[in-house]
Order: sequence, then structure tokens, then C-alpha cells
Amino acid sequence: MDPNYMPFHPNPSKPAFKVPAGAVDAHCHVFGPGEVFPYHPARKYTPCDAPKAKLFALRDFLGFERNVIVQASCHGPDNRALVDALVNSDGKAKGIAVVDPEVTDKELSELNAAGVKGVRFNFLPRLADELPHEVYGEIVARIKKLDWQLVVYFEAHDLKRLQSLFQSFDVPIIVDHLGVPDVSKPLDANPDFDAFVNLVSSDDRFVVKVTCPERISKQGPPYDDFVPYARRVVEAIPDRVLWGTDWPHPNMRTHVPDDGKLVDMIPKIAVTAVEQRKLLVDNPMRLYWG
Ligand code: 0GY
Repeated sequence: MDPNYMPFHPNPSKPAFKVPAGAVDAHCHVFGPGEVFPYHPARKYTPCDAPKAKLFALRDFLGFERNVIVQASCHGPDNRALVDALVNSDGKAKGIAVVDPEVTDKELSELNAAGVKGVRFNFLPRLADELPHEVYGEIVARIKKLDWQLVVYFEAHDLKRLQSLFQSFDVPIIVDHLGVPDVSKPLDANPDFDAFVNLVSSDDRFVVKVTCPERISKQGPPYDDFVPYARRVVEAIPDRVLWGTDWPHPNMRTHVPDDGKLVDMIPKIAVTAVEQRKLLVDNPMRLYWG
């Protein structure tokens, strides 16, 4: 592991909030173990090993029933650790892969059979190199045939540049981490976030993950500056939001979150039982197990 990054919380607390039956942690990762599933040679960071058994134990401890495991950049387009977790999950995990433009139809259909439901495009320069935009369009045309979805990871300042690319895609578009807004601004004085909320409210291709307070918050725990931003999106599009732990929280330098405390934030973000059920059960089940 990179020495300046922190491993995941060794001993998370038991959440006080009981998630509804059938809840899905819709954004988490598996890393390695590196001896079995080596990290990608062109990766931009080396994580701590976060193997499937640890993820499944955390799922049970927090009260969740299912996971959506997202391929992170440290494994590049080598989805072997992801597939290994999916096929050993007793049907309780689906996946989002990363693929090369040269991926074959046979490889795509093997990923599909293992439980992959989409691909991720990562637009953060610190994590991945951007491809020519026409290449993204070619990949989307191929995944559409499998009824897959797209997950996009970008930061708020980049939305203007990327919006027309996203709008050219004819598949569900799942936005990671609220589109990474600058939460140091008051909610009512953040035009970039207004533009984001307007976009996702007016176009039902978009689904938003209200995830990652540990990365987005400028204040740190208990991440109060993140809450109104996540709340606004849940209020705007309650049928198109997802929640996840982001375990094992790669690339954290100053602190690692207590996953139990992250679960305890859910009632601040999704206030009513109806909103909580949509966020944690109905929306992810429709998108990933439907
Ligand atoms: C995340 C966030 C991060 C890492 C990755 O692909 C990745 O390596 O997604 C990050 O460093 O922001 O989604 O967990």
C-alpha cells in the first residue's frame, strides 16, 4: 500500500440505524489480495488489500443483504478480482467493470454471466487517463446491447465539459459521489451544483449515488457539510438515488471513516421510511437485480 494512504477502519461501530430488509450497499470495492489478483502495472496508487471475505463480513455486520462492487482504477481493466467476488457471493453481489476499447464480445459476455451490469468511465486525472470521446461512445454502443448501464466518476468543475458527452449516451448513467460538489459553498450559492441538480432532475437517464462524505466533506467527521447536498438530491429524484459505503475508502490520507457511522448518516439524507426504502432497496434492486 502507498505509505501516505490509510487502510480501512479496523473496527467499525455497529450502526444505530437499522437499514430496511433487503438493503443494498451500491458502491464498494474489492482490492486484491495483490498476491492472487495483482494490481495493474499502470495504476496511479496501490491500495491496501481489501478481499471479498472482508467485504461480505462488513455487509453482514452493517445489516445489508447485497453489494454492488465497482471496479476501481488500481485494477485497471483487469476485472479478475471483481469477477471472483461476484461468482462467490451467492448471488448477493453485482458488479461494474472497467473495460479496454479492445475488449472482445466474448469477454463482455463472460463478465455479463458473472453478474456485471455495467462499465465505469473515470474522469479524474489523479486516477485514470481520459480516452478520446468517440471511444466512450463506441463502448456505450456495445454495452447497450447487454442492457448494461454506465457509471461515471467526475468532479463538479468538469460537468460543463462532459455534459454533452453524457447526453449522447443512450443507457442509464449512474453518477458517482453526487458529482463531487464543492460543499464548502453554501447550498444556495453553488451554481455548479444547481446545474447538476437541474440536469439530473430533467433527464431520467441519470441516477445519482449520494455517497462518499468522507471524500467530499471539507469539515471531516461527522460530515455535516455533506448532508444538505445529499439531501437535496434525494428530495429532487427519490426514485433515482443510490447509497453505498465506498468501502474500503481508497486514497484517504487524513482519516478513514467508521462505516457504522456512515450508515448512521442515512436518516439525515433520506428522512422518511419511504425515502429510505427507495434509496436502499427499491432503486438498487430495480437497477441491478431487475
Ligand atoms: C471511489 C473513489 C476513488 C477511487 C476510485 O477508481 C478508483 O480508483 O474510484 C477515489 O480515490 O476517489 O470511488 O471509491
